[in-house]
Amino acid sequence: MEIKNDLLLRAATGVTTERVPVWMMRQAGRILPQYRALRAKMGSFKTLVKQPELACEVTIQPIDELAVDGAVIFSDILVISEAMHLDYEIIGGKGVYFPKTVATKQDIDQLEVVNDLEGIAYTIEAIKLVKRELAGKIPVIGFAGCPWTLFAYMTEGKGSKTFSKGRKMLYQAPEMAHELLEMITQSTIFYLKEQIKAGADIVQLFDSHAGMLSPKLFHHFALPYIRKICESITEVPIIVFAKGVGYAIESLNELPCQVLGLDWTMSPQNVRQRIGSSKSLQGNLDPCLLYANPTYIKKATTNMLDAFGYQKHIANLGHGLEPDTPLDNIKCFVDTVKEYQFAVM
Ligand code: 1CP
Repeated sequence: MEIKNDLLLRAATGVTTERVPVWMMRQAGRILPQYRALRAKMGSFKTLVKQPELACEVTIQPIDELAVDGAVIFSDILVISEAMHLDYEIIGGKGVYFPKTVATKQDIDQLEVVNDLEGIAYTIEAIKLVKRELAGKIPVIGFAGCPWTLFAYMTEGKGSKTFSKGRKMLYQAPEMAHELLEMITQSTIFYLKEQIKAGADIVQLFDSHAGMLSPKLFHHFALPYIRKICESITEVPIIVFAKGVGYAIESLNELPCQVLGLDWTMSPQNVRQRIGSSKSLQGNLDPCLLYANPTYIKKATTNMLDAFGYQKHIANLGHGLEPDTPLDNIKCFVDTVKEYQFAVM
């Protein structure tokens, strides 16, 4: 299907755009009163995620409200862990909790590589519905967690400032760790291919906890699996967002992906100096900057656009929106990007 506003796909693949496209991580969800109302009515996050019609509705909400240039599917990176038979719960709409975690080889043997639709069908169905509803208006963004970040949740069983259970396993039982990482990788490749068949026009890989690893461990236990996924997904452009690993930007630049997502600690000019211009970049306003006043937000957003240089750039935040960000400030960010005029070279 032809896409009417394809700015996001053009920027991702290095084709000239007349303005910078914009979307935000966590644009679907708690920032919107519409979402909070729907969740209050339907009960829980998982109820919404598991009903394709509702997941579709939540995916479209920010498109109607904010007029962003991409629709990120309402789901979660933990869907794949559940599909591998390790369940998760969302406590109080905030924290993640796994009733069982992976600690031993026996635990790994209980898990299964995802190679059929059972366990992922609801998200695949939601993508089909979103695709139909958008009717080519803007691209649909699929996503998955990177193997290390999923491994971190599956071993820790909840959010953590250190994910030390997972890191401990990398040192104590590296072969076991590789086995689990490989299972997650194979499951993720299957999952992303199904997302693409259902209509995802571009996919993002989230390595939200990459920054927990030492450079050596990142290069040994995280990057090779990201590479495997990138090598297997050749159908659509890939955005790799690895948070907290700015030191490794040269290594990330070697990945067969089109876009690198930057967190807010990275300077766009510094990144361009180090990796040149072959890849597109995404990011990277500090999500907390959206608590500032609109004049400040406008100025900072304009500075960000200048720093990235207008082409091969997808405007976004340096990580997900904070749930209580004032909606007017979010709109100010999106509108500043969309109204910004620059001369096409
Ligand atoms: O708009 C969007 O971005 C689409 C929806 C989306 C995405 C892309 C959700 C909905 N989750 C995710 C990815 C995700 N989930 C990541 C990667 C991105 C990131 O780093 O933020 C991670 C780490 C998770 C894990 C997760 N799921 C957490 C964090 C746990 C922790 O403490 O480390 C939480 C709170 C969830 C639940 C969740 N997922 C999504 C929403 C809206 C919620 C909150 C539930 C609710 O309040 O309704």
